[in-house]
Amino acid sequence: MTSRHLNHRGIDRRRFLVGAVQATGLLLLTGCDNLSRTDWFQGLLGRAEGVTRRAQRILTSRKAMAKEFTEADLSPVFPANGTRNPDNPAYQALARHNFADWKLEIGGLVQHPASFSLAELRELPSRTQITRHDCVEGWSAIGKWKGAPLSTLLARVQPLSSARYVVFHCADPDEDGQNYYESLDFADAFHPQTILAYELNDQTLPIAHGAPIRLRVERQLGYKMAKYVMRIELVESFETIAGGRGGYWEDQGYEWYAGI
Ligand SMILES: Nc1nc2c(c(=O)[nH]1)N[C@H]1C(S)=C(S)[C@@H](COP(=O)(O)O)O[C@H]1N2
Ligand SMILES: [Mo]
Repeated sequence: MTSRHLNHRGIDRRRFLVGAVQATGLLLLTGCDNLSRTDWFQGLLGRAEGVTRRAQRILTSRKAMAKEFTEADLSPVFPANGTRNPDNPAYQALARHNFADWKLEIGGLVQHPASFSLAELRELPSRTQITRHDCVEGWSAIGKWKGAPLSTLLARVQPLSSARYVVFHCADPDEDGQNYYESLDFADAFHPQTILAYELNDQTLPIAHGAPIRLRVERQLGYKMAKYVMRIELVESFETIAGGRGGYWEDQGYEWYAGI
């Protein structure tokens, strides 16, 4: 059994929500669901203006920035959680050469499929951010992340108009052979604080934290922050991928939208 299972085993939905609220001090918002229900209800009442204002507010809130901290706020230790070293021979071979042979593939519903080496990612304009990571297990840590904005890469590959989600395929399988994966909609994918991080606290990203790159999507909970990202796929729907719910933990009942 992997540590992934040991860590999250036994957390039922209610405890998960309580944990999330404790961890963040904020209520979870289920954005899309709220919007469609509000739309429907307001439409019924015939108050179209109210709908527009509410929709606007939700969309505006999706653009808000996560709080950023200072060096003085950095946690003395940033815990590693879930997989700490992928049980995958191909990954281990890449790690032995410091990921010099690793390439990030970006494909699916894009005009120009492309792949990027670690050196190429490091040459792109970078963003550095000091943010708080909130895990549903009830711990938080503040770390400094440096990486390439995902928006830069998406602009390179040119998503087709049918693309709606960005899926992150990871290197670590569980004991059933199911690899970790995650997905974002475009609001989060193009958010300025969404980066593919290759440094933590001014050091090369350690394997325990997702080397060579891990996703940071700062207004979401920890389980959205895919480590060991190998391939990015743009899709219209994630229903045909793995359990069909858009992520490894989502397939086991967690909320797909873990935004705060
Ligand atoms: N590939 C992969 N990504 C993952 C996980 C994992 O097990 N595998 N665990 C998730 C969870 S639950 C959390 S809290 C964070 C932990 O990141 P850290 O190890 O850098 O603290 O990674 C997330 N991304
Ligand atoms: Mo987590």
